[in-house]
Amino acid sequence: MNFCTLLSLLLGFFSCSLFVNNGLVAVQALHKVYPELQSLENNDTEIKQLYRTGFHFQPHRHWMNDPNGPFYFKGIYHLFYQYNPEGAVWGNIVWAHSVSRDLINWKSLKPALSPSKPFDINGCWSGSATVLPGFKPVILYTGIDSQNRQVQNYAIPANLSDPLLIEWVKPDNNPIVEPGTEVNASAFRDPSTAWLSFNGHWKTIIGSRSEQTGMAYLYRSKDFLNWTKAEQPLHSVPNTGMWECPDFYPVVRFGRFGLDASVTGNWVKHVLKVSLDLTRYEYYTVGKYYPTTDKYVPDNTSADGWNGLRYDYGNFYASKSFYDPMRKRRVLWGWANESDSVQDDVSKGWAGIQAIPRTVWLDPNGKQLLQWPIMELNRLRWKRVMMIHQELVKGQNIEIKGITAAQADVEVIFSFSSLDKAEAFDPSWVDAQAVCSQFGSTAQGGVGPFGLLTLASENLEEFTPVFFRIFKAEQNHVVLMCSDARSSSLKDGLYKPTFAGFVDIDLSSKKLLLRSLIDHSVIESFGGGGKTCITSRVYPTKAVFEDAHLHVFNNGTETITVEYLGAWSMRSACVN
Ligand SMILES: *[C@@H]1O[C@H](CO)[C@@H](O)[C@H](O)[C@H]1NC(C)=O
Ligand SMILES: *[C@@H]1O[C@H](CO)[C@@H](O)[C@H](O)[C@H]1NC(C)=O
Ligand SMILES: *[C@@H]1O[C@H](CO)[C@@H](O)[C@H](O)[C@H]1NC(C)=O
Ligand SMILES: *[C@@H]1O[C@H](CO)[C@@H](O)[C@H](O)[C@H]1NC(C)=O
Ligand SMILES: *[C@@H]1O[C@H](CO)[C@@H](O)[C@H](O)[C@H]1NC(C)=O
Ligand SMILES: *[C@@H]1O[C@H](CO)[C@@H](O)[C@H](O)[C@H]1NC(C)=O
Ligand SMILES: *[C@H]1O[C@@H](CO)[C@H](O)[C@@H](O)[C@@H]1NC(C)=O
Repeated sequence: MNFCTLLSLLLGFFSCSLFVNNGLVAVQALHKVYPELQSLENNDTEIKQLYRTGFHFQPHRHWMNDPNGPFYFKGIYHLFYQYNPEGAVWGNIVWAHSVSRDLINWKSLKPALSPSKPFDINGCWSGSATVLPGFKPVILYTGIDSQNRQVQNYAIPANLSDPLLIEWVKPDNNPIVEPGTEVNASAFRDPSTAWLSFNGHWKTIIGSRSEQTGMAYLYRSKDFLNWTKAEQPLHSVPNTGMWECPDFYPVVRFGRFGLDASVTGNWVKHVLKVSLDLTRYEYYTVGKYYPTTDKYVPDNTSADGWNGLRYDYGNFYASKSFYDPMRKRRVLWGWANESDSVQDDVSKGWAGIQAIPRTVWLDPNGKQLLQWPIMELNRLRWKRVMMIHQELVKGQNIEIKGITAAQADVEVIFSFSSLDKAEAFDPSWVDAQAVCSQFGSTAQGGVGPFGLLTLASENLEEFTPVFFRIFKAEQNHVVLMCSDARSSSLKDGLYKPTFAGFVDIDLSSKKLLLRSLIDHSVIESFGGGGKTCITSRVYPTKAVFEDAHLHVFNNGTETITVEYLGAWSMRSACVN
């Protein structure tokens, strides 16, 4: 009996087959249309799927983008996602639907929403779920109507007694929100989870733009059906372009537990995240929400624009969080698109994965969020190897043997005895990615670069380094974290960025933590205990399956000690 069969017995309704890991790869901007590729079936079942992931969420085949409407209902987690049922490029978009008991193993159901009515005949685009009092889930989503306008619709379960909520109904009184004359009907989408005000009014926000000002329009309703636009948007920022997938939620000032979207009070702060269509990355601010006036004001510690904080400095977009009442936490989903070509996607027959769901909470410093893979992931950990108190002198590179390095979870605590050798930081270096391109893993330094070489081929023709480098600025030290795809593959025609972010961390303990989840074509890294996260998509040609290797390295003058390293082979999850 394989693991998945066993699991399906344990979980009751799950029946899943274990497919071989596989793949060739690809990507493009959302909403770009490839008429001739819309419904290309990949007939070649023999293609060796080098790049298919073992424990990330992805459909059995074809195109996936945004995660939609995640929620928890009576013991089951629901995830919907933007899906092309007919091919590996964007198009024919429906809301595909999967269910899980642990957010890791998933069973795919039939699509919940497909274009069929005048109010969504040209597309069922992204949206959110809200669980109304009395355990009544409602989906709000953007329909592309018969005049190609973006309108907001709702859908409800056909049968609340069905534990899986398989059937969804789109009532005929849709759409419930139309752009009207003031709002640009081509830039009006992605309604958020609604929250309930002290006065019994529901509120939701919808992404938009006016000229180049990105904004989140606010709508109010007493009954969830009749929505009225507030005079002022909840928030707007000039020169940020179209805001997609706005997400707005409270976080406790101190502690890890999550809150339902409707909670307000002096003991909470709020987070507003938007996805910038122009650059295809997201940023968030931490701030204060005034429920009586419906204004949101970011704290002065949060940059509010292009240089804002990001959940993830790599391939991570259209993210959406939800409150999990079962485990009292806020869980974040995000789409990690491909970095290969459209042709690669067509040949491998699929495109798009979801990053591992993350628990998010406010850093005790109040200035940023912390993120960590949900604890359920640890159940896939299998064989472990450890390294304790290992010194790494300049240029040293040690292989971590004995695990499946192409499908692994690695946690490391690095330490150093002094920061005296840290190189000077130039205050003009505001763009972490540019600094990382300049100082890659091979550019020897003072304190660092040190970190992991993931998905490395035997002779290091291919490797993706995930590493830190510490600089000395006027007042403090600056920690740079990089996930550098430049040497990740010998294959041409791939997007190989040097993703990077700064880590706002207190170094007085002289320690730095790194965790990386490695899964064939994705590396998700969490620096400083979840302060800075970077997801890279990579497509090695040699460092595949058992030919992939993992190393720990130091290329700085200061000796680095691996205080602890735990690396696990990861089992495959049962995914769709
Ligand atoms: C798949 O294979 C079948 C049978 O060989 C063929 O009829 C069909 O056209 C193929 N589909 C595509 C999209 O190539
Ligand atoms: C609703 O679901 C329950 C549980 O699956 C089932 O017994 C019942 O027949 C369903 N009702 C309808 C109208 O389909
Ligand atoms: C409306 O939005 C679309 C899509 O973002 C854009 O192309 C168009 O210029 C906008 N129209 C106006 C009047 O701003
Ligand atoms: C919808 O709500 C608005 C504002 O509360 C109200 O003026 C209007 O009469 C309502 N429309 C309907 C059809 O109930
Ligand atoms: C930021 O806001 C806090 C109060 O919230 C205030 O004490 C502080 O002076 C402000 N800092 C700046 C630079 O404006
Ligand atoms: C360390 O730097 C040297 C010299 O630039 C380089 O040859 C080597 O590959 C680097 N080591 C790693 C692990 O990047
Ligand atoms: C993911 O793919 C890369 C490479 O094609 C693009 O540069 C990104 O813009 C794209 N990201 C999104 C969110 O579409």
